[in-house]
Amino acid sequence: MTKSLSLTDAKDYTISTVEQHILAQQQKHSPDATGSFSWLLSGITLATKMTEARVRRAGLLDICGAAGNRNVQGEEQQKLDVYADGAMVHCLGVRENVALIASEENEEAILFDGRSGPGKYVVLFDPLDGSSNIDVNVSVGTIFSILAMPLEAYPPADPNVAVLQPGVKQLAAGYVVYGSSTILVYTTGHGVHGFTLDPTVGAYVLSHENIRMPEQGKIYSSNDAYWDSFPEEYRNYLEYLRSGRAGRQYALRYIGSLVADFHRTLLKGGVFLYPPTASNPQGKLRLLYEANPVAFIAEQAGGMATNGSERIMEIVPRSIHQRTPLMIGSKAEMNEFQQFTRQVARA
Ligand code: AFP
Repeated sequence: MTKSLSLTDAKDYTISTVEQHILAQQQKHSPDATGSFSWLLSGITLATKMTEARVRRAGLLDICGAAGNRNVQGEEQQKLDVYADGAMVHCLGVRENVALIASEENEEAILFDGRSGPGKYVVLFDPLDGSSNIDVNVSVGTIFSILAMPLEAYPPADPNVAVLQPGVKQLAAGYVVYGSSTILVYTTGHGVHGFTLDPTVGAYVLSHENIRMPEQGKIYSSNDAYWDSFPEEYRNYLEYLRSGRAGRQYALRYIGSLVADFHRTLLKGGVFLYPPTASNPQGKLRLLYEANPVAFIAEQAGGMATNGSERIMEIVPRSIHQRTPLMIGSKAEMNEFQQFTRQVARA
């Protein structure tokens, strides 16, 4: 005898995971797709789940604090930086379609060799953004950007050169915030979608479909301690937001993890600024694996991102760990910001 499910029963089993969502997007927008791209993304989701498991037990395991070495940027590596990087390298390394990776924690790009054929994809990532916050239970995250491997000359004579592609070439980008819950946000150029990790089933479940950044917000986000060394036009713009002249009362929120500050900006609108400063005249954030992926997501959600004079995604990178100033947010705030910088350009 066959038993049919009632509608209520069926609802109980309805779940849309990130893997299902990616496959459905592929079928809709690239009907000839082989599933190879979905396989790559599942490597990233697995690595982030491994990292999230460690982050959640951070006070219990011996994984807080510094690892005792410095990364290529001269920054102190945290033990969790090292773990999160290893998880990504491992999960991507076992996927035949990944040709090259580059991360904040490794000086050079890594070419996966010993393959039967050339891999199709390049993956750039910051394995644990905001890691200096981990010991004080503040949100951290993982950011990634996916590009096509230029196959003309495979294997490339210099793997570093193959990763130097502007952000407009990104095939996909995303991030995970290990916050009060764990959320993964991604785009493949067809909108921005968010998935919350359901720890009871171990899956990222669709929770925020087709995210749109509000056209205008009420929050600005920048490290006020550097005020004196911000260029004058940035100070003028921030004064404008603070003074109420923008027509609304702004609040300041600054977490110090780009991934968390950006996630709030994506959902609530407003603007995040990391301008040039005296100690970081080229900005602090990394173009390839921090600014580009969040810029792609911001634009897909209706927002904008600039380095002060150029659209972030059009900057042609010269080195894999290149830094950039980053101003990113809602259309209204970004247009106003550009009026302040244009005044300087005209003077
Ligand atoms: P850490 O990974 O060393 O914590 O740096 C985080 C970060 O790169 C980025 O996530 C923040 O937006 C930015 O630095 C904060 O920098 P300041 O401490 O200079 O404000």
